[in-house]
Amino acid sequence: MTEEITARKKTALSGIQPSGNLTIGNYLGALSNFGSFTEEFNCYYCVVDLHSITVRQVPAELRRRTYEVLALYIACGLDPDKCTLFVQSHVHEHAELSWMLSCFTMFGELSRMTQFKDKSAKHADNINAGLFTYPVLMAADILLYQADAVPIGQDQKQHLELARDIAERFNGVFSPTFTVPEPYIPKVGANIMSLAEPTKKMSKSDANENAVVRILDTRDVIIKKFKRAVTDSDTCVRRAEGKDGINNLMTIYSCFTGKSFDEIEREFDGRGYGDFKAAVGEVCADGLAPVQARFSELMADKAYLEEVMKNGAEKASRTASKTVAKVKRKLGFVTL
Ligand code: ATP
Ligand code: LTN
Repeated sequence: MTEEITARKKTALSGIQPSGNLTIGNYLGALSNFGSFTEEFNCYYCVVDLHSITVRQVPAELRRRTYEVLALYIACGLDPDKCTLFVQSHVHEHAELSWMLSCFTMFGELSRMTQFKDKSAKHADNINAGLFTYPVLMAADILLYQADAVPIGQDQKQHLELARDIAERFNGVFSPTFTVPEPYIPKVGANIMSLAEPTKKMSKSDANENAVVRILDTRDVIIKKFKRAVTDSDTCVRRAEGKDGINNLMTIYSCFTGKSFDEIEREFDGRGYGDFKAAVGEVCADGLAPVQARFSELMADKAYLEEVMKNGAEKASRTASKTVAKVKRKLGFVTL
């Protein structure tokens, strides 16, 4: 009976790269929403280490961050007994399906990806083939598990659309093989901007530490970073076109308090930016404190994290291997 119910549940999947210390952009745009899927969906959340090597990583740091991202998943409320938490490189089918799907992805499609254009500009000395084919690996992550829903931030919408196109193309050439996934992008918080350049997305690999607030920053650092946030020469706290800095701070405040923009405008009516920035820092630090406390406990128990990784990889492999077998059969590969 329970198995029957599980079998009929829809599937959600998402991933985060261990390419830097996670920011409140990752938290508000993605991570903090993952938990809302666990009751209704069969959830798979992976640490996408294969994706992160498209940019040079220091091996020891990559290893440490892989544990950290997994610990953050759990610290944000994801229960390893209720969802599958795993590391992408532990399930070899991701790389395998990625190759097969790359033969159903057009050069022109990949050339249009804005993340590829941005990252090639940023890493002009290392425009490797992996950076170019990155969205195919992401499509493989999603299609391997027949995911129905993919919780992501706004910046990943284009990649998700490509994953849908690849799935539809494959299904059209052969017969229905893959579930065509739907993006889940939060209404507020899907596009948290840099505190230093509020027209640019906040990114965990930003070289300017003042541009990003990290989930694991201390209370003092969080408050200091918000105090330094770039705003405009106006003084009144209200949302308006061109007030990118204030719009961004209001979004962050809204995410942590649940208050609407109108409520925030009323709350800060007649008060200046200084007061508002201090308040944003406080609610952000308060919101992150429980996550930070749980994270420290988890990081002290590597053996537990490894057990979660191992169980997760086993569970994920069971589903992934079925999809790969199906794809190979459809393609005409000899199976023994
Ligand atoms: P990198 O700087 O290494 O490219 P990143 O900070 O963009 O990393 P990812 O690991 O690529 O982070 O993204 C993980 C998830 O966080 C994705 O769903 C992505 O859409 C979301 N995300 C990343 N940055 C933001 C942001 N500034 N606002 C909202 N969501 C974000
Ligand atoms: N490409 C994403 C990370 C990512 C992902 C995924 C997200 C890799 N595989 C599968 C959702 C589903 C990024 O750069 N943020």
